[in-house]
Amino acid sequence: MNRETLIEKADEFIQLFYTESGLSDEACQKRKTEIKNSIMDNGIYTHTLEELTFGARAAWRNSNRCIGRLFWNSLEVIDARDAASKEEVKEMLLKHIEFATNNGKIRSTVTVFSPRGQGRDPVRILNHQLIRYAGYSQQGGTVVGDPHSIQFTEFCESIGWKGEGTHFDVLPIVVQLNEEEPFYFDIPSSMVKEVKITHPEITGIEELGLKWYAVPIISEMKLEIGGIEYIAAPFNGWYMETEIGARNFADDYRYNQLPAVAEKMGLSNQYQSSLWKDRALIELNQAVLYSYKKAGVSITDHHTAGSQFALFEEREKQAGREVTGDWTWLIPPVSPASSHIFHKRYKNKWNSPNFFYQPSFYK
Ligand code: HEM
Ligand code: NRG
Repeated sequence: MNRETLIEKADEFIQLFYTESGLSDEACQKRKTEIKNSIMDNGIYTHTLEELTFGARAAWRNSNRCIGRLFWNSLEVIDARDAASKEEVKEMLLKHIEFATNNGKIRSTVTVFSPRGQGRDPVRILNHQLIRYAGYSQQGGTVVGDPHSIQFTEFCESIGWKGEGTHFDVLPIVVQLNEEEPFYFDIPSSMVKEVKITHPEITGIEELGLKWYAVPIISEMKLEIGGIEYIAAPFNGWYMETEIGARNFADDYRYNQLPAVAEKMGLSNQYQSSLWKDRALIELNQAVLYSYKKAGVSITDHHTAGSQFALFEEREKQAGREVTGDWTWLIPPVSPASSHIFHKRYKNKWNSPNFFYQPSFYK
């Protein structure tokens, strides 16, 4: 990014921060000048902790695909911009997992590492999520574990990691410092909270041996604030049950469990028109909600999440801001038309700050 563009983006962000924080115009101009000078001299500027915190929260607020945005202003921001060595980066990542998990009472958290500077990346996390299950492609085309992870698992193996070969091997965390050779480490299993899936009535569901981890921590996206690119900024909230029950367990290219669930329910899958898939889906989603609640792990259902999103829309309107959104992602995959979101349209405009995809190291 050239200096003019960076100054423009910084100005825009600083204006937003000072306006929303009710700070004086004078202070705002002063800060803009300071930043401009820093960019002219060094090609970069440094956010204050207040700017960073506001910026990360605004990035969540602007995440068009997220139904969970009502709580944007309570995002916890951990400043890890100083972490430079392997040990320091590892410590901050494990700290994130522990702090966010909070023994099940999940805290929405982002950990912000040192940003891209002069086109160089001081810290890159190669994982899609900090906690994720490995996937192994077997001869004959079957897969053990999560098919979504096959490529990354092969990459982990290529740098010396070896999993046990179960359906639920937690992958190591792989980090690259200063664009050097990546290194990996295992997360102590005592830090990985998991939930065994059972159903309040259908006892057969427990026999499927399913479980899932408590906290989704997306670690491959870039957080952009005022032109500064935080290429390592893992963030998490809690799950909505459909993510696990209607996608991770149900998609035929993921754990593909609907036929097995239907069998446990005693449903015939002879005719599609019996809606056996829909019935299996509902019970699987019910099982996910029931199990997470029983384990004391934060989770929401798609109806509650939809109502909370409606409240978010109301509050944004009151604040004089337009809610942008990606309808195709916002509608829940189960009973979408039961949500108000289905019956509306959203402008899919990407405001800044925001979270963005970035090229993967291993794909
Ligand atoms: C996407 C729910 C917290 C940023 C999503 C999706 C759901 C969701 C259901 C769609 C995922 C999919 O279809 O794969 C929630 C819930 C939260 C929460 C229930 C509870 C607090 C957060 C937080 C952040 C965030 C804390 C960032 C600080 C995003 C982003 C996406 C997303 C960037 C799009 C991911 C992508 O494009 O792959 N969220 N979210 N969410 N959420 Fe949230
Ligand atoms: N569907 C993915 C996770 C995507 C993000 N979802 C959240 N994010 N709930 C999955 O693992 O199923 N969050 O920050 O809470």
